[in-house]
Amino acid sequence: MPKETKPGWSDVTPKHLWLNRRALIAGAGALALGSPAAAKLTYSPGKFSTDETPNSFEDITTYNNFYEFGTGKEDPSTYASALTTDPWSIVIDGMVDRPGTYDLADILKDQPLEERIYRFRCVEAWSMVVPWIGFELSGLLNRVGVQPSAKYVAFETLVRPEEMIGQQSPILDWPYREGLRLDEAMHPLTILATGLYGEEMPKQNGAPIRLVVPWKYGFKSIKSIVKITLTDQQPQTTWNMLQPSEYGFYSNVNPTVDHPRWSQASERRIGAGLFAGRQDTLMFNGYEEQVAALYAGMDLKANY
Ligand SMILES: Nc1nc2c(c(=O)[nH]1)N[C@H]1C(S)=C(S)[C@@H](COP(=O)(O)O)O[C@H]1N2
Ligand SMILES: [Mo]
Repeated sequence: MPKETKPGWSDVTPKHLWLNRRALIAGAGALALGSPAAAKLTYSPGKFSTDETPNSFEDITTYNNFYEFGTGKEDPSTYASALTTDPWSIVIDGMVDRPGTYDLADILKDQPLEERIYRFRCVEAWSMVVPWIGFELSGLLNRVGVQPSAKYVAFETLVRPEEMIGQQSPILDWPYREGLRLDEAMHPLTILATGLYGEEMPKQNGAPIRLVVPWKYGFKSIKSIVKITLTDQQPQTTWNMLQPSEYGFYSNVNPTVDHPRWSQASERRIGAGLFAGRQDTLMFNGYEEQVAALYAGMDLKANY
C-alpha cells in the first residue's frame, strides 16, 4: 500500500516526536547508541506494518505489564526509571558457532533498524497498535551462527532486584523466561525492538532491547533481554511454569481458543474511548497470512 494512503505519522504523532523521528531518519537521532551505524533507519511502509492508527505514546508508555516493576499497569512507568540500561550486554550461548557476551552496540552493528507498526494483543484481552523500531531477530541469529542441532531459542530478562522493585518479591520465578521454536524465531515478523515512536525504548517497555512477536500473546514478547540460548529442548517459560493450564508454550493469538477464565474472541483496544466497544480478535492477531504455515497440521487447541 502506498505510503500516502495510510494515516501518516504526522497525523497521529505528537509534533515533537514526529520531528525527532525525522531527525532520526536523517541519522542524527536518539537511537545513535554509541555507534553511528545504529542510527540507520529504514522506513518500509506497508510491507510488514499495519495501517491501523498507532496508540498514543502516552497510552503505550503508561499502561504496561512488566512485573519486574510490580503487577499494576502503572507500576512500570512509575518505577522503571531506576533501571540502568547502559552498559548492557547479552550472553548468547548454547548451539551457536560464536557464543559469547556481546555488548549492545556490537549486537546493533550492521542490523538495519526499521519501523514496524504492529498490532499487540495481551492475553488479558486488551490490545494496542505500537510503532516499534527494531530489526529482525534472524539477522542476529545468522550472525552468531545457529547450529543444525538447535530447535528452540530461549530468552531471559535481567535480574537486578536493587533496581527492579518487583523482583524483591517472589511474584514470578525470576528471571522472566520466554522461548520460541527456531522457525518462529527466524520468521521475518519476529523482531528485537530497541525503540518506539522513533525514540529509544522507554524503560517501562523493555529497554534497551526486547522481543516483539506480533502474532502471539504479549507475554511472549520478553523485555530487557540479557540472555539468548539456542537449544534442542523446548525451553521453560515463565507463565507456563506458573500456570500451565492457562498459558501454553505457543500462545498464538486465537479467537477460537478461550482462556479457561475468559473469552479470547474479542478485545478492548486501549485508547479507543468509552463508547467504542470491543473489537473482534483476529486469528494470529491478523498475521495469519504470514504465519499460518508455521503451524500446518498442528492442533492449535491442544498446542495452545
Ligand atoms: N521481562 C518481562 N517481559 C514482559 C513482561 C514482564 O512482566 N516481564 N510482561 C509481558 C506482557 S504480559 C505483556 S502484555 C507485554 C507488555 O508490553 P508493553 O508494556 O510494552 O505493552 O510485555 C511482556 N513482556
Ligand atoms: Mo500480557
